[in-house]
Amino acid sequence: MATTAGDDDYTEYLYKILVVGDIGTGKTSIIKRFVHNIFSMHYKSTIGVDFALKVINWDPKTEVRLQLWDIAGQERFGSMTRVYYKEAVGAMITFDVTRASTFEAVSKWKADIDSKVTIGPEEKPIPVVLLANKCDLGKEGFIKTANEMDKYCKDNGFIGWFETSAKENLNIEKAARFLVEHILKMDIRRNQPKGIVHPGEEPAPPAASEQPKTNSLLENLISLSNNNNSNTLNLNLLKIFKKNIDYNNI
Ligand SMILES: Nc1nc2c(ncn2[C@@H]2O[C@H](COP(=O)(O)OP(=O)(O)OP(=O)(O)O)[C@@H](O)[C@H]2O)c(=O)[nH]1
Ligand SMILES: [Mg+2]
Repeated sequence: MATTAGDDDYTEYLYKILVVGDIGTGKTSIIKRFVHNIFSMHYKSTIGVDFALKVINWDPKTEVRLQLWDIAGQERFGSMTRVYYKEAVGAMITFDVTRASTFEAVSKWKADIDSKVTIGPEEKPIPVVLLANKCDLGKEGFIKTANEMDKYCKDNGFIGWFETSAKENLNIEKAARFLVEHILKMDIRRNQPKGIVHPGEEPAPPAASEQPKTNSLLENLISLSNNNNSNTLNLNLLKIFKKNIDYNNI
């Protein structure tokens, strides 16, 4: 999705990016480092989903806004990922280099994404980058060489992989930029300037079978955020709602 802000040459892109991977692999830490440049060793597992917005001044004429969807590791076993994934145009899948089991889960996350979200009428898979996180720690649990990782990415449809550390602030920005570059190059239909509707291209209402089956407020807010252009406002609404859920659960 793109908007033009006054100056005809200036473009703002808004991209919904998923951050998934097994429990405790560092998704929230990666996002916090990327968005606020902070890190804590204190572990507080994400409940359901959390949200963050990162604005990148890509070049003097382009602003890229990333709506980051931090999806709890335990959600792979739940039924909500289809709702969370809607309208995403890119994803990061994380694993923890000290726990081999989290790498084994990577292909499951990839399959989950590929089966639930695609781009454009050709239904292409969304670009996904693989993050080998906690590379500041020893890699006893994980012994793949760089060549093997390259091959793994090629065989499994990842656009690339990075060794990252949220603790040491290593490669997180680089990985995000790599993903954004890829999305920009794809020039997907969703990148239409706001307000321009091409005849016959009005988005069709979702089929009844596509609509969320439950009526929870969170799902409705998510649908609203996916279907409405004022995404920043809706992201804030989602955050407030999410804080209330967390508060009531404690
Ligand atoms: N050493 C080190 N620890 C990290 C790194 N990234 C995250 N951690 C730690 O790993 C633990 C889990 O991190 P989180 O970011 O909460 O993991 P998560 O993937 O969001 O976990 P869920 O929300 O449960 O799915 C925390 O104690 C973090 O401090 C890293 O790069 N290096
Ligand atoms: Mg988390």
